Amino acid sequence: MKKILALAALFLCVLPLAACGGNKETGKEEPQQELLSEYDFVRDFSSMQGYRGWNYYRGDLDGNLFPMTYHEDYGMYRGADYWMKIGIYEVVPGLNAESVISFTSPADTRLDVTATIFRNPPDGFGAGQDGVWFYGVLNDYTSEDLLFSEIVAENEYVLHTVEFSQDVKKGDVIYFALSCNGGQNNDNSVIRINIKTGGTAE
Ligand SMILES: [Ca+2]
Repeated sequence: MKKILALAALFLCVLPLAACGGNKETGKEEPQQELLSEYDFVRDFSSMQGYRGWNYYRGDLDGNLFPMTYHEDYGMYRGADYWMKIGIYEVVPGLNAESVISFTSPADTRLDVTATIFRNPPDGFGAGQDGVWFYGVLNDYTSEDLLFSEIVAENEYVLHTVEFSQDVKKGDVIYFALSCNGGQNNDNSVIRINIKTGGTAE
């Protein structure tokens, strides 16, 4: 009897393990995100949403996120209007819409995040305007519990650097949002995000 119970227990243990490697609907293997020692917005930038945990969204005033579309001609993601975009050379928010870069953790780990932003251009056409607001949240895009918050003024030619560490579970998402901070004119910004983990080197 004990032997039967032991076999049943073994079967129950093995069953979930066998099921977790594939998708029941398609029968295909699910891609598993390898835990690397470092993730970098520029190095990892891809036309494929989700590559190395990075996604590119448009966020609306109601807190909804919509995946942006990658445009081969421009080499960047485009948003709700002509100006709105996410690229490695430029990130521009929309009017009443935020450009949002997200990173999904591939494992339970600690993320050491360094994010920088500067205005491009810092002055000229945008003189006297309201600049941009760059901020971060964990998991809930609508959360008011901010990981960081930086206002970069229109004429400010200063590199803003944000550093923080965050313990995360696999699947936790950090959203890096760029808001027009009111007015949309001349909000072109350059953003860099680097995330170090306890993972293995590439
Ligand atoms: Ca603005």
